[in-house]
Amino acid sequence: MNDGPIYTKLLADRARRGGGFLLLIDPDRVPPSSYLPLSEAAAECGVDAILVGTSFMLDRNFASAVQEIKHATRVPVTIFPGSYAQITPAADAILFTSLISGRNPSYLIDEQVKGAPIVKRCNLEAIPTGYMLVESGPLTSVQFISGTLPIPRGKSDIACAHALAAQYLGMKLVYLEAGSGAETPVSLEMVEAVSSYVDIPVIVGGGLRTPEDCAARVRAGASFVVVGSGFECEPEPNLMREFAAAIHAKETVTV
Ligand code: 1GP
Repeated sequence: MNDGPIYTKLLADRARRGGGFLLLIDPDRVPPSSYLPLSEAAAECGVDAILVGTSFMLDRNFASAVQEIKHATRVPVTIFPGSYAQITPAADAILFTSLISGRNPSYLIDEQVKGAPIVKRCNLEAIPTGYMLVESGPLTSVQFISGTLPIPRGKSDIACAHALAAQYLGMKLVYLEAGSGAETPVSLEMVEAVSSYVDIPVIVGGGLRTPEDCAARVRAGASFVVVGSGFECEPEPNLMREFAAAIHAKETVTV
């Protein structure tokens, strides 16, 4: 499968800037009145892509949320779905994830089989992604909903083996996920171990609360970091700019 335009753009952003900044908007938690200011701030601050996704979809207007965000910004919008029911043509691409750290067939393959024909019909760029949950303190929503055990946070060898399996299966990204609002983000040691063990880019997310949290993960080898909860209530462009500067380490040095 050839690389699509969004994946290619993300790799180019990452190469140019040192690390890529992915902003997660969860329509169950972000009020619709914030879509526009958040999306505008994302463009202004140099966010590399906006991810839209949620574990529950309590908000039934997921497709309209994606559409509104897409209309409000030139930043690429990528669905990061909690279920195949969140696939909509309004986005540019989809992280086509398989929860490879778990042993629940629903999230390993069943959701994907149901979703694949919809992705094709919607003409979305699918970016195959090995999604791995990492222990991060109290049970997170994604652990509870998926009914899967996370990888123990001190067991980088287990994370490395899963990530390499993802690479050999042809996946283009590996996502180390501590869970939204995680008490403890994925450790630097695990980020470093996985990033140096595989050839595919590594995304790290969950519980990254400060620009320095993100910068440290990029220094440890992460290609992309995801921040969601930090911007749920207020877009706060100044804070978003600080995150961007920390993540886009190369660009900051050359400015
Ligand atoms: C969750 O990794 C993302 O999928 C973002 O986590 O909300 O904790 O930033 P936060």
